[in-house]
Amino acid sequence: MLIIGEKINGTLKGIAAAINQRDAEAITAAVRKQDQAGADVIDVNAGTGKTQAAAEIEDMKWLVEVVQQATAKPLAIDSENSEVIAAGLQLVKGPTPWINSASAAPARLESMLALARSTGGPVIALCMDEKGIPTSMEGRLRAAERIYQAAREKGINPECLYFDPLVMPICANDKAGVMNLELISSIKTRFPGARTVVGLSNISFGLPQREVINHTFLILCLQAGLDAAIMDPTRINTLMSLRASDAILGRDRICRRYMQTYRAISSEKK
Ligand code: THG
Repeated sequence: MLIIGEKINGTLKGIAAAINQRDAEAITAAVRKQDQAGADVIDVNAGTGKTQAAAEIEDMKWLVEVVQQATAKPLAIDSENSEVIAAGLQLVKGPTPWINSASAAPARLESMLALARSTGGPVIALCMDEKGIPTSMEGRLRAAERIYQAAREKGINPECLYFDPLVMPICANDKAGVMNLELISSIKTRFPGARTVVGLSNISFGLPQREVINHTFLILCLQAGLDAAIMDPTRINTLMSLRASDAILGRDRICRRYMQTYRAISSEKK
């Protein structure tokens, strides 16, 4: 399973302050921490709540430049606005970036898929449409269906599509967790080649001991076939359990990643 490090996000107070003050050192430290912990991809979200799209574009440009100086890992350019994503993508010099995210809303779908065609890389697609997030499983699968078909028409490889079933807090809806697990397996059977991704920490919002819930949910998602998670890679217990699950589920040849992670963590402790 791929780990997309979540910590470069303008909704976090420290990151918002660093973006607003153009504090490259603070961003660099937060990137390196996730890179060294084992993130495969670094999510880059410049949304600090500014209402002007032009401001988020400028912030994204600055952020992409700083983040790519700090890591050789691929970036996931994260915004609902395709102009913000386009501005970020343009500056990327390293490995093929991810797009985070498209949805089935026609204008957003069209513009994000056009960008995905130009990068030839992964695109995260939210299971929602112009009316918002469907409450039912069927509604979310219909949104995914529209995205899958549109991507096919545009000649985008289904393996580039990472469907996000949209995790909701279990404290607000007691079926939110199980619905996500079912969506992960349904998406994989109904849309051949397509992949799945979740924003892990949404599940535990509003509850104590969030790490325990995030951790448990991640392991259940892996059993359902999850391919990637947007998460905090610095949680060592979660990281080791994730590697252990992949190894047990037959997705880690000769336990290579498990051993790599074990060694990285052991040498850090010395
Ligand atoms: N799906 C997709 N993209 C996403 C999300 C998703 N991008 C943004 C978000 N959701 C995932 N990113 C984060 C980034 C940081 C945190 C959570 C999700 C985070 N949250 C802590 C909390 O919620 O308490 C800490 C908050 C704080 O420090 O203020 O760190 O679902 N495709």
